Formats: sequence, structure tokens, C-alpha cells
Amino acid sequence: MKTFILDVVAASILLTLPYGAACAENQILDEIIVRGQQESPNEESLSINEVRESPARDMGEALKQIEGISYVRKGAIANDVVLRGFQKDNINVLVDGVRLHGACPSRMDPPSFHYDFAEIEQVKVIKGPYDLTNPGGLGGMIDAQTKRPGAGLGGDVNLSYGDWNSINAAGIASYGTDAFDGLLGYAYKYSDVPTSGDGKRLTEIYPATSPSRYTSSAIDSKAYEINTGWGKFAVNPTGNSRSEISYTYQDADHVLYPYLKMDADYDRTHRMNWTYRIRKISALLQDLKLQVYWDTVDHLMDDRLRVTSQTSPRLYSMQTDAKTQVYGVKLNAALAVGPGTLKTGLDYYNRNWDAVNRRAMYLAYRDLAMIPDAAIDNLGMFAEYELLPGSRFSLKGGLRGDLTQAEAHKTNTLVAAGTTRAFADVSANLQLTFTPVKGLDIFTGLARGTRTPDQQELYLDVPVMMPSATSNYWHGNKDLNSTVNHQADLGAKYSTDRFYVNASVFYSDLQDYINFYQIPATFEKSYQNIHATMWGAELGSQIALDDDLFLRGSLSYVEARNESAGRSLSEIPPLRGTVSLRYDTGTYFFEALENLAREQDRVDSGLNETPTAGWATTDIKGGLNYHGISLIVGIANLFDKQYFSHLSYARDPFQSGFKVPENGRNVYVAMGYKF
Ligand SMILES: [Cu+2]
Repeated sequence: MKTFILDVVAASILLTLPYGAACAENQILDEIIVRGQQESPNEESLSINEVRESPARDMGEALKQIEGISYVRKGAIANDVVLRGFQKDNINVLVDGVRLHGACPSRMDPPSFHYDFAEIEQVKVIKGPYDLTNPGGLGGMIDAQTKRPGAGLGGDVNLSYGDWNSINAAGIASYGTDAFDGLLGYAYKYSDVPTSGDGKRLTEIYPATSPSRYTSSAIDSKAYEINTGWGKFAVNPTGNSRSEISYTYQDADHVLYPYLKMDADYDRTHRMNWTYRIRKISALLQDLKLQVYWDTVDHLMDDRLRVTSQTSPRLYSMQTDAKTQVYGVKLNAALAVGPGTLKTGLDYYNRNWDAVNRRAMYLAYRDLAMIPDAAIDNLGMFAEYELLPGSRFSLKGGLRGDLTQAEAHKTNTLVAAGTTRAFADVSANLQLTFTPVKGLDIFTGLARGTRTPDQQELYLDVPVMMPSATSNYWHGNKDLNSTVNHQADLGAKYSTDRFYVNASVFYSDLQDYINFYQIPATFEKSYQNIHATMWGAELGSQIALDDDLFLRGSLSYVEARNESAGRSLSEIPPLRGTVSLRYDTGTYFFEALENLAREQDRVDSGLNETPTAGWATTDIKGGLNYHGISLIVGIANLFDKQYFSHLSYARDPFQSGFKVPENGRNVYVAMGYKF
């Protein structure tokens, strides 16, 4: 393996030298132009090339490069995306517009865990409740867009290898003509347990007295092993129409979560998506798209790798067997009306969620309807009008209405089978972009976003025999209301071909924000509607200096308050920033990146959340790009710093009680070949 890598390095350098200057123009300049001139100040994007250069294990981790995005870390993989402090169902995390939900009630498998990098071309981010084409997403939307096959025969092979035997291998083959195209892909990911800056494995964070500590044989086991296979096939019956069907199967095996008291035995995911699209049907009807999708996840977790399992009559003392399924249909149209475009659509989805918990001792492994096979049905429609850009003012606004029903199909101690709730929600926004001089865009937005409570927040039930300070009764609240977010955004972006700077500020007033809390004077935790406010700001800039040097910097800040209780909200990321300097000729590059985070001392005292210290780490990387071949060598956390992200400690349920440190120094090599 090592000699092979060295051979490739040597061959690539020899091939490259005579051509260095010729291929100079330059992906980074293209990125500056896209970010500076093609995206609104409240939009961001991440290309798959940027992901490939990073040591990120999954999309949740890779997206932290974007201002305003951070992630919850539970172990070596399966990081959960956080956008401006908004988590979970407060944001929509989609793939090609498909709604996808994880099965685990502890979010071991967030949506972004269920697709592989290699499936994705780029990720689009909208900050704030400005997407009306999907229900929910009151904090924003993250949509991963999958690769589309090009003309002729094509392929893409990627292999990365790094410390802790971490492997990420993927291959795609595609073929396309005018009439049809298709692709097939396969990806394999594996890693042993990473070590943090103190030299200890993530499985060694527990004291010797903790019953949740890993058994001696599990400490050195693999951290995860994931196989993903997918295919996409499309026909173009006429020059203006296209029908596309895609299917993905993912099998994740033995995924460790030191953040929790259990680990995943497996996650098995099916994703299917079919679309039919016709453009330019008439002068009025510009675009018509029908989409039908289905996905399902089967997740099993237990404590068989922990000391808690060792005295139990079965392999495990606690287990959760969870299944979820989403299917939906969307019909969207774009019409040329007056001086602009009217977009309108009708959509429906059904999300079912069933989690069965089994525990030893007094529960005698009885089946408990932790999430009582509960369904959410949502029917919505929207209309949005956009004045064609080109003048100094561009205006966009719209309205969306949703009718939602939640129903439990099983009985638990909280609800009886057949219990239903109904919700009616209205979302709306108005966005104005003013361009006083070329290159300067000023964005203002006013929006109302909503989201309904999910099955877990409504109907969850995890009884304990004797609730205590260390063993709380965790349950849902079937009387929760939908959250309504009234948000204002102000942003300014200035750009030229070689430079952009983007600054944005937002303020959110959240009525009926769904907050996880300790019920006073009890040993119970549940969800409550509170009045909350959030505000924050982001700053991003990228500059092409002379001599192929590029400077990039970012800052993200958010502050969130529980106004009902007069204290901070839990799990809010601290002030963060990055600064990087890159030398990039278009053929080869070298980059040094500094990551910085301040202390987070705005914590939720009601949940006994504790402050997290600030930190700074350094990453370096360098590489070559030549005629479709790329080679990257990087060192993340160069100085092997021991540090913690604030979002690395689970409160409840099945909390382990320990923070998961970030990875220590790790070296990685990534190779790619595209034809
Ligand atoms: Cu789980």
C-alpha cells in the first residue's frame, strides 16, 4: 500500500512538472466567483472537491467548513449537522429534495449519515426559513444533490487511507447519450477507533468504575464499517423532458457511539427516488416536475460491548430496535407570469417511526413501545413569486400552508393506540436584494417558518422502575404545539472576480420552541413549548492574492435564550472561526488552516450543562491535480491537541455522562481518478 502511494506520488510529480504553469487557471477562482456572484447572501454551497480534500468521515463533519454550520459528535462517524444553532427537525436535511429521517431515537443515524460522499456532487444550504418548497425547516435547509451522469463513458475512483486504518474507497461508472444515461456506484468505509490528543482511544474515555465502559475486547474493535451501493438510470424521451430513477442501499455495521450507553449493531437503509420533469411546455408553463420517493432505515442498538451487558441473561441488558419509513410525492410547477416567475407546488409525505426498547431487570426484556409505531402525515402547498433579477432590485416572496396529523398506532404508558394530533401551519417570507452598484448585494429577508413536533417529542416513553437523579424517566409531551419562527435577516456581499466578503446577521423569535428540559422537582425529562430567541452573525471571505496565494477566513456566532426561563438554551455552538492560506497553481497546492473556537459558557443550567473550554488547532494539506488525477496528503490536528467540541455530550436518554474528545493528530492520503 505504502509503496504504491509513493509510486503514484513520484509518477504524478514527474508528469506534472513540465505542465505546471499551463493548467494554472484555477478551481479556487471558480469557487470565489460562485460564492461571490452566483449565491445570495443567505445561501452557501460545498462542492465534493472540498469534501475530498478534508479528513471528514461523513457529510455532517465536512459541512463544518461552511460559516454557520457545526455538528454534534457522538463517536468516530455519524456527525449530526447543526445550522446556526438549529438542530434536528428544526432544519431540513434532504437528498435531491427527498425527506429522509434516521431511525434511532438518540440520533445515532442522522439524515446526513445515510448517503455517501461519492453519491454527491454538491451540497446547497439555505440559512433561515426561506425554502417554501418543503414543510418544516424553520432554521434552514441543507440539500445534498447527487451526481448526474455525463455524456459518453465516465468514471470516478477515490481512495483515501489514514491513521487508525481509516479507509474510504468509492468507485462510480457512468454512461450517457442524448436519449438515456445511467450510473452505478459503490463505496466502502472503515475505521478502527480513533485516538484523541491525549493518546487514548475514544473507547477509553470512561473511568474504570463506570458501568458503561467498553469491555476489554471492545476497546480495540472497529469504530464502523459501512458499505453503500447505488444506481441511477434516466431517459430523456424528448429534448425537454427527463425521467430519472435512483436507488441506494447502505449497510452500516458495528458503529461505536462513546457519547451514548449503547452502540449500533447495524443500520440498513434503502432510498428510492423517481422524478419526471418537462421544461418549456408552453410560454406560460416553464417547468413541471413530479417526484415520488421512498426510504426506510432499520436500526438496532444495544450495550453488548459495554460492561453493563456482562451480568445479563442475554447478550445485552438494553436494546432498542428501531425502524422508520418515509414516502412522499411532490408536484412542482414554474409559470411565467407578468415580469417574473410563479413557482407553485403540492406535496404530501408520510413518516412512520417505530422503536421498541427491551431492558433486563424488572422490565424482564418486555417489549416497550418507546416510540409507539407513530405516523406523521403532511399535506402542503405553496406559491412563490420572483421578479426576474437583472434590475437593481430583486424581489421574492411566497406563502405555504401545511396540514399535519400525528397518530400513535401502539399503546405505551403515555398514549393509547389511536391517539391523534392535528396541526395547521402557515409559513411565508419576503426577500429583497438590492444591488446599488455592481458587485454589491444587500439582502433583507422577513420570514415566518414553522415545524410540527415529531413522534418522539409527542409520544416517546422510556419508563424506569425507580426514577432518580441518575436515572430519569424520559417521555414525550402529547400536548406540544408547532414551533413558529419569526425571523429577520440582513446580509451584504461584495465581490469581484478575485475576492468576496459576505456578512450576515439574523434574529429569530421562536414561539413554542420545543425545548428538552428537566421537569422541576421530579426525576423526569420531557419536552415543553417555550418562548425562545436566537440571534447570530456570520462572516466569510475569500481573496485571491498575487503569486497564486489565496486567503480565506470565516467567523460564526450564535446566541440563544430560553426567554420563558431566563437562561441560555442548551447545545449552542460557541464563537468559531477559521483562517487559511493556500498556495494553488491549479496543478498543485499547499494549504495551512487554523481552526479556532472560543469557550462556551452560555449553558443551560436547567439541564446541568457545563461550559466547554476554547481551543485552536492546525491542519495542513498539499496535493496535485493533473488530467483527472488528484493526490492529497494532509495532517489534521498537526500539534495533536486534546480538545472538545461543545456539542459532544449527550444529556439524555442513555447519556453516557462523558464528553467525546475530538481526534488527535492524523495523517491521511487521498487519491482520485476521474475520466
Ligand atoms: Cu441508536
